[in-house]
Amino acid sequence: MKKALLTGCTGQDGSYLTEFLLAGGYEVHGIKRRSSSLNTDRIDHIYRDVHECRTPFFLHYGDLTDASSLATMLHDIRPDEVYNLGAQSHVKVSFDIPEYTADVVATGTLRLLEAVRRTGLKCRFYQASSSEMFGSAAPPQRESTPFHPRSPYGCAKLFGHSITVNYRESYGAHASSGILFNHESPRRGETFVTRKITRALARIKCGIQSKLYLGNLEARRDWGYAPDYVRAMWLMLQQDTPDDYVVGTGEAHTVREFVELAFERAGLDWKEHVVIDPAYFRPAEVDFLLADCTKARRELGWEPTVTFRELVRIMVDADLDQVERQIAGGLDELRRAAAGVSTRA
Ligand code: NAP
Ligand code: G4F
Repeated sequence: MKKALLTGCTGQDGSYLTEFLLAGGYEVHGIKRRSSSLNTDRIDHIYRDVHECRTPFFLHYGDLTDASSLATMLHDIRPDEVYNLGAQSHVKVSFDIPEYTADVVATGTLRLLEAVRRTGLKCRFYQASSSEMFGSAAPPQRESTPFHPRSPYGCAKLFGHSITVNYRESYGAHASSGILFNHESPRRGETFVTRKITRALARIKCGIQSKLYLGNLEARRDWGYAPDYVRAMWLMLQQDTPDDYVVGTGEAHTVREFVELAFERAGLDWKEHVVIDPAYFRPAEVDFLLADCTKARRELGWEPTVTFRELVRIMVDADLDQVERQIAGGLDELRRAAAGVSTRA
């Protein structure tokens, strides 16, 4: 049985990749950060199976800022494949905490690569690079497009990408870098624009919120569906030769278009609810990201399966469903409390 080690397993991509690898017969080891509150919502359903179905999934405390924890895990687990998905992944936040972002995203990648090298493992390595590295480069962006990052996050990702290439060239590491364009899902973090929109409109529809505060509606992104993208990560590590690949849909839309489609799906008029708030504008914006993923299609046989319109529908429906269930759960709780029965300890 192959073993995989993931950083960022509690995140959006980490949760889908864990499911994908387990379904493919892997033993999966995930690194999670110590947190004062629970941070395993996205993988709790998998963890429940560990006891009931003996699913080979193991969680370990660790951190990309802590080299010794990374070295210990690599030494003890001896994985066949390492996926480095851990990151302070929010672009706007990276302007507020640039040093921490660089520590986790840039130096963290170096720590992990160096731990692999020093352990002498012959494992394959995946680096979660980002289209943010292209920044202001003219679209469409492909592997040969010169990088011009526009945020501390983009700069840190560019270091992580470059050092991955460097370890491949210097030490012969089987290290590949996926330059992934934006990908979303119902598990997307609540402060990224797509999820912020779908979560807010579900709350608006159910009458528990009235306004949605947004920044730049004119930015264009190439948005795909996250489960498709974790398949691309795995495909990269199955190639004989490590390489870099751009992964995206080849179609770009503005934030405004996402808002319009999402509100239309929920049967609401977005103009009655959306308010532009300068607080959400960035010191430097990335205006237009559009992937040319010819190489990934040709060499990996990778194709996206979900269109932009379908993605919006999936996310809107999931958030509407979640808010409705929360409200129903709250009403049940109220009814039980009124009857003198409480589910809370
Ligand atoms: P995400 O949902 O924000 O997940 C990030 C993960 O990194 C979480 O598990 C988080 O843990 C973990 N993490 C944060 N700081 C860490 C640290 N110091 N040490 C170890 N782990 C840490 O991000 P995502 O959307 O799944 O993206 C996965 C990766 O792909 C990231 O590297 C991101 O930068 C990159 N990427 C994403 C996209 C996209 O559109 N989604 C596109 C290109 C590249 P907690 O759960 O405890 O916070
Ligand atoms: O959803 P976003 O925050 O994603 P962004 O900045 O494109 O970064 C995401 O994709 C990258 C790949 O290209 C990843 F590497 C990165 O980790 C992350 O997953 O913002 C998208 C666009 C931006 O132009 C932003 O200015 O939406 C615009 N926007 C407008 N109003 C907003 C808002 N973004 C956020 N987060 N919140 C707003 O209120």
